[in-house]
Parts: sequence; C-alpha cells; structure tokens
Amino acid sequence: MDYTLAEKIIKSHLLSGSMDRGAELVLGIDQTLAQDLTGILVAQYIGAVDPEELRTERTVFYCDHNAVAASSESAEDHLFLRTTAERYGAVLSKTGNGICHFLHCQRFAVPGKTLVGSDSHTPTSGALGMLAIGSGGLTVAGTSLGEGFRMRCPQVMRVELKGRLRPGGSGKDIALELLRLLTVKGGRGFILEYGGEGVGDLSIPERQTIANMSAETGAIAGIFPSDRRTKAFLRACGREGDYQELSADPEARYDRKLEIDLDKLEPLVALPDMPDQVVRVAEAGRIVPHSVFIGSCTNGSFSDIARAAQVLKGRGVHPHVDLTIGPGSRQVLAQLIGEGVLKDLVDAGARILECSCGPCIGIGQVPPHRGVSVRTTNRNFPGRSGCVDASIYLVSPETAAATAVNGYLSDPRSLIGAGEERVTDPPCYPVDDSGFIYPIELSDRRRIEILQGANISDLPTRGPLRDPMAGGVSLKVRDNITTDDIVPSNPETVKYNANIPKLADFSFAYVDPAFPERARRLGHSMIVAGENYGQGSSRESAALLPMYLGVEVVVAKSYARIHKDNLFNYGILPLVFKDPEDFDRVEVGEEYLVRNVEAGLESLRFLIEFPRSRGVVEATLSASTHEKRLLLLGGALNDLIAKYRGAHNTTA
Ligand code: MIC
Ligand code: SF4
Repeated sequence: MDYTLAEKIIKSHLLSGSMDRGAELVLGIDQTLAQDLTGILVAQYIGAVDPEELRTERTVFYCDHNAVAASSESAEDHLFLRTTAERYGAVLSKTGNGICHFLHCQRFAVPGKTLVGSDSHTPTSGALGMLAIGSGGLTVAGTSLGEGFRMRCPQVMRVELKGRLRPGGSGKDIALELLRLLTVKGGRGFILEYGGEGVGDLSIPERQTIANMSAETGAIAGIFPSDRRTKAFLRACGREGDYQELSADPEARYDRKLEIDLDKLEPLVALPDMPDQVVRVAEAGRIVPHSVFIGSCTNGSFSDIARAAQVLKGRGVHPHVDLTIGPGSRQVLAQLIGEGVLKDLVDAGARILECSCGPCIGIGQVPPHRGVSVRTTNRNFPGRSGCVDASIYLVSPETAAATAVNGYLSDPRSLIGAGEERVTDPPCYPVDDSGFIYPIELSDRRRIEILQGANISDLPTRGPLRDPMAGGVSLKVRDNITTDDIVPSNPETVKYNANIPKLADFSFAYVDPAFPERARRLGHSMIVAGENYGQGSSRESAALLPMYLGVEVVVAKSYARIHKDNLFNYGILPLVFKDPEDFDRVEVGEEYLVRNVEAGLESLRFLIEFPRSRGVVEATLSASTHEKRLLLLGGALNDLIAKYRGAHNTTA
C-alpha cells in the first residue's frame, strides 16, 4: 500500500488507535518545545507532577517571546523556566539566542520524527520533514511526561507547487496564496503536505515560512519531503547525520488536492485584519506605513534579511518610515555581520532589534493609534500589534524592503534589477550553541532549586462538570474570534503572563471590556460564539482565564482545534449549535439551564434551556472517550496529577 509522508510518520509513531480517517489515535512524541509565554504553565504542570525525568528524546524551553523583559516579573519568568529546565532535564535556550521555531529548525528538528510544542507555529519544523504539531501547554506537559499525543487521525491535503518562483517572488507569497485559497478555516482537520516540482527549488528557510503559515489556515501541520535541500541544510548546520530521505509514495491517496502555480504568482499582501485577506500588492492601493518590520519566525532567516538588504542598499529608508529588523536567531545575526549585510542595513537607516518575537505580538514597536505598519510576520489580527485600531499588512521581506524605501506599499519587482543575483543560502552556517544550556547529569538534578517569582500564581483547577449547569450568558462574540482577542498581548499584559488573577482582568479587553466583571458577577457562565472560535495562538490562558472567571460551557458554531483541546483540558464543555441560526436567539445576560449533563456526555447531545425567552437550543458535542473523562475529572491537570501522584486536586 502507498502512503503519504504524513501517514508514514504517523504509522511509525502509532502507540494505539487506528489510521482510519477521524479515528482516535495516540502518537508517540520524540521532542517537545515550549516558550517563555506558554512555557511557564508547562513548567508549572511538570513541577506539579515532579517526575524523575522527562520522557522525550529532547525537550527545549525557549526564552524568546518576551526577551526584552521590560519588567522584573518577566525576568523572573525566565529564571523559573531556566531552573525548571535544569531540574527536569530540558534544554534551555537563553534570551537573545533566537525564536523557538527558527532555532528548532536550525538545531533540533529531525526528518521523520515527531514534535509537539506549546505554540501554534510549531509546524515550522515540518520544513525538514518532521511531523510538528502545535498544542496547549497541558498537552505539552503530558507529552513531555511520556503520555503520547492524542488526536483524531487527520486528513491529508496535497499542496502541489507547480513551476518556479519568478524574480521578486518569495516563499511568503506562496504562504499568502495558500491563505487566499484556503482562508483561516480551510485547513482545519488536515495536514498540508507539500509536493511537486516547485518544492525542489525552495530552500529550507523558504519552506519554513510556508510550513509556519500552514498554521494560519487552521491546519494541524504542514510538511515538506526530506530531500537534497534538506540534506544540504543539515550539512550546513553540522547535522548531516540527522538526515534521511523521506517522501510520499507515488500512488499515495490524498483526501484533497490543491495546486499553486508559482510561475503565475505575484507579490501578495494580506490586508488588515486577517491573514486570509490576500490581494496582489499591485491592487492594494496606496498604503502609507508609519513603520515596517522585517523578521519574526516567519521571515527571520539570513536569506530573507539579506534579500531585503539588497533592495535597501544604496537607496535608504524613506524619512517617514521606521524600519526595524528582527533576525530569527543569533546565528542569523552573526552571519549578517560576517557577510557585511548588517552594515548595509544600518547604512540604509534600519534599526536592529533583538533576535526575538517582540513586535510580532505587540512587545515593542506598537504603532500609533490608527497607524499603519507593513510586516513580514504571520498574523495581523486586531490588537496583535499592541494597538487595537492599527492596520497591519503582511508581506514578504522583499516587499517590506521596497515599501520602506518608497514610503508606500510597493511591488518589489520595480526595485529588483534584471539579472540581479538572488541571495541563496550559505553552504555553512556559523553554528554556535553557547546560547543553549544543556541538561546536567540526572543524579545532580534534584539539588537544583526551582526559582518561582511571586508573580507566578498558583495553578487554578476546577472540579467536575456540574449537573445540572445553570448560570448566565457572559459573552456573545462574532466569527473567527482569535486567542489574541481572548487574551490580548501587549506591553501591559505580558508581565502578567503567569499571573492568572491579574491577567483575567484583561480577558476580551478589546472585544468586550465588561466581560471579566460580568462573568464574576454571574458566578457560573456561558460564552456564545460564531465560527472558528479560538483560532490563532495556542495560548491556553484563553481557556484558563474564562475557567478562572467561572465559564463552564461555550456554545459555538465551530472551533479551532487547539483551542477546543484547551477547553477540554480546563474542564469547559465545548458545545456546537445544532442549528447555527440559533446563535441569533441567544443574548448576553440571559440565564441558561442544562439538565442531564452526564447523560449528554453519553449521547453527545444537549438541550440548553433559556427560561427568559422560553427557548430551547439543541447543541452537540464531539468528544473522544479521553476528552469526556477530562470533563468529568475537571480538567487535564487533575488527570495528570491523579495518574502520577495517585491523588485528585480540586481546589476551585
Ligand atoms: C503567537 O504567535 O501568537 C504566539 C505568541 O507565539 C503564540 C503563543 C503564545 O500565545 O504565547 C502561538 O502562536 O501559539
Ligand atoms: Fe514569535 Fe510571532 Fe513567531 Fe509567535 S508568530 S513565535 S510571536 S515570532
């Protein structure tokens, strides 16, 4: 029988379950990763279980998102992460070393292996033929403890890349075209498997950009074959021994096929406020930005930045534009210095930032109110830049550079000279692992004291689902609500990243600032939502904060995968409207009553009574046996503790 590449990796890691589409399965996980925002919870969960050691081949904690640490609270988060890594045997990547996905590809990703990370862009490592999946922190803690990763057997979509990129085109334009075709919902339930003649031409950094933004379509992962390009990249990283050739079998069957013709691809831009609002740069109209940012885990490679520098060299940044550059890693920075590119950038008027996430999630470079910023990042959700009414446009590094030169959104082809040689990837990277702290001997680990700052709050847990459930509707929200909407990230909130009571006050701040107060007043409450609820970031605080504020049930038209998993992990019942039109009948503030909750978990069908309007709304549940168990236990932390400590913990 012929298999797709994704199926081959699933098959070789299958711990239990079946590979029939939609069937429940448990996947063995070789590596896990976490970062300094979502990772604090991961570290807390691991600490709550206090294992002898982790059960993965490699677990890495990255201090990358909030590297600038503008407050002591953030610096304390980093200390907590470091000491937890040392105590349990994870690798710690220090601040300034680089962005998790980027570094993971450079140093740890291995073709054919599996990775689960508490960050939605974990699929970036799919660039090297690894099956890499984003998830919530509780799940990452569980997989680090050897639990295996539970999922429904995904569908596989073949994305056929035909032809070759034309001058001025970039991997980013392929990722944007994919979003134009699939939208932010179209990848749900799928692994995107890239193939076709166009793949052979793409460098690993270009594949990284595309695998990275596969997450924006809602897909479980994006994966490329492991081929001569992969081999050359691993050799350049000094890791040729990790290479193995991997591709789909010739007669593999795909659940869906999509084709992108690279010959016809033009420079593209995603308009505010969703990454799928994609048009040609040439038809976007006159966009005049205050700032331009080139970098992030999406476009922070040496070749990305060097190509932008080619456009900037000898031209300079427009006087009204603030251009910042954020290299993906210290290695990239070293190489930009070594090749003289940094000088070109500085001479052109660019500002050089830390090798970290920063502006991508509003930690620095926040635009002015109603400001405009053109960026090479992957998301432009409202408020994500730290300013809710700013307009963010997503483009390739070449387009960003041309825009910085001209002072308005520009097609880079006008500035790329005919016959100008395109920067390619080097045969050898300046590898320097001194930014990693590797595990010490097992026998020495117990003496490591975990340093937990006062700002890191205790883990809130909850008891089993109530039966019956009664309360009030605390919030009603539109389609495509992102986890950035639920837990805004900006310089003010980031220092409370690990302080649940404080962070709770910011939940839904941009969407409905009265929510925290209303939810507290109602005691027990319900959130009503449209399609694709909880898309975007994997941050589990988007489930944890509502749980902390008393939300016990969400009724939505549909969910994004990671957020739905997080709701189960926190013991919140994620129901779906049987008839989506019922959404219109429910109002904020009204009371609800759900009887026979336990029977509902069995039949997967619930009747929600709204006494005020005398309406009854039918809702369904799609849950595995394990997920139902989590709801009955009051969440995954109780499950982990019960399993590893033999006791339940239900303090709230
Ligand atoms: C993001 O890009 O949204 C983040 C910030 O990296 C998140 C993780 C987080 O919220 O900490 C993600 O992608 O999951
Ligand atoms: Fe960091 Fe942005 Fe990448 Fe998330 S998407 S990991 S915030 S650079």
